[in-house]
Amino acid sequence: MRRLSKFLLAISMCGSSLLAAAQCPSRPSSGTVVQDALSLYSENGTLSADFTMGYSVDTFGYSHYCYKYQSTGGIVEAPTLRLKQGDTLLLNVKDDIKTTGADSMGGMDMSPTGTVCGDSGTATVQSTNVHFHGLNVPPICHQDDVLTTLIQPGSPGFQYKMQIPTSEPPGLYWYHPHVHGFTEFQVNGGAAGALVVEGMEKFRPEVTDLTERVFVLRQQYLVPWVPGPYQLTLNYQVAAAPGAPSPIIDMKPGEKQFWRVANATLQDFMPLQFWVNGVAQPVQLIALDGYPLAAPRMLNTILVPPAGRAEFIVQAPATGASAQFVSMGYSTGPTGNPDLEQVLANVELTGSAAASAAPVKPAEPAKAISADSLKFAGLKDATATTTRKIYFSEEFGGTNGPIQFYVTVDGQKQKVFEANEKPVITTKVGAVEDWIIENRALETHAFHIHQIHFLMEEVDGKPVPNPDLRDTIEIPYWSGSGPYHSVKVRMDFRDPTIAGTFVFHCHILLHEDLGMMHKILVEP
Ligand SMILES: [Cu+2]
Repeated sequence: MRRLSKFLLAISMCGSSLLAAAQCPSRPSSGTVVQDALSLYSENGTLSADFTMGYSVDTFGYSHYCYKYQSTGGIVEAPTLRLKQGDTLLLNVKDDIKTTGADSMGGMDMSPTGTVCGDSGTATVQSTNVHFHGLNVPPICHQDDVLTTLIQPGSPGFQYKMQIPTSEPPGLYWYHPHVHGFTEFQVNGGAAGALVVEGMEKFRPEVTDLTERVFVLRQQYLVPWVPGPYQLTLNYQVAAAPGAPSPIIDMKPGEKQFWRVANATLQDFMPLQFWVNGVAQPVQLIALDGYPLAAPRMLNTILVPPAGRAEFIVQAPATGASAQFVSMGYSTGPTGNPDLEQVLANVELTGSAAASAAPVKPAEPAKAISADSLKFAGLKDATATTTRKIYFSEEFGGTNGPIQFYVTVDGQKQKVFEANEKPVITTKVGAVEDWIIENRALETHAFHIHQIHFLMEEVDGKPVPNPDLRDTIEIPYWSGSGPYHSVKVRMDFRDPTIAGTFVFHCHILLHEDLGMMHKILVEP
């Protein structure tokens, strides 16, 4: 549910003055051929890039936040970062968010005291930082720390420097801002991009030589803090059929393509389908959340929660047929928002391949490398050292706004996240834990934990047929009677490089911003 909190109300009162110079690049028109973002590749083991976070309001009134990159062809938005296992990412981020009136609404007391990483000061709607969603890297300053890292406008900038682990699963990850209280605004405005750890073809040779596409699905509200209609976008092109022409994906008749799709929406649970003549076709699922599947899987529908990723092979029909990429409707429960069916793109059958599509490089060996060399291998057979229960809940009519969103360790008091809170869970490097995550709210939530993937074990107490490794998973709503829905997952804290304090939260970004998040400490 989207409801105004005191904080959001404060911002909405000065929302009309949130105007700025046109700082973000213009986005593609409706009904045009979808282009992939510019890809930046590592060279000699390093990918170095400079991003500037900008802000502007488009001619339709939508707020845009943007990761700007100066390419040889001009300024582009949110390039795809492509690295190999073991490569170093050097990302310099400068904050150039200029909003008139944002200062007058005041900063929010959400920034932690004590350790400061980057710039000091109070977190405001103009502050930013970067989270590397899914990467199994350290939660420390200059790497994937979101708790103490602030980049403030006008400062010289901040450098992220991290090594992609040599055992990092190859696949699709993504980056986005994660300043507590302001994540929704910036991601809503489009500040999100793809990150690919190369090498999928070594683990899933099915994708070898296929044309590869990277599709980032985003969502935008006209005014992000006011409930109302929203638009989905596909690589920044609005998908609002029948109100506007659909984006166009070019394929050759009969061509197989490898689609890597990130759900970078604020809140949309997306049951993705590929239709031919209006009928959902089986697609070959290759990877979820950046982790290659143990075996490919044929599916008519792939449910991708907000922040999840799905990588799959689709086949275009023969000449004369029509094909569409569709997100089906999804019920998020009595207090949730309906996620509506939406055509994301029409497939245009054309003799020439899409110019922007980069070919997947051929695999060196013809057969798949065993996933035993990847992080979290063998987790299924490990012995759990602890079992915990965590639950999502909502409370109406509280003191901090009309609705409160909680994620709680069973047995502890329900409370919203505070920047200076103590971790609600403390564990140690080496621990393997089973977590039962339950939803006691009348609304579906999306569980995400930073720094690690987790192994799916059970849904509603029954073993899952496919124990996939995930970093984000939907927990369906409670209907109001009967048992709560739950998932049981296995958390792997064996890797000493992820020691430190990080967070788990709901990835419906408004819920996260309103405190449906807590800290976990993994002691070295
Ligand atoms: Cu939620």
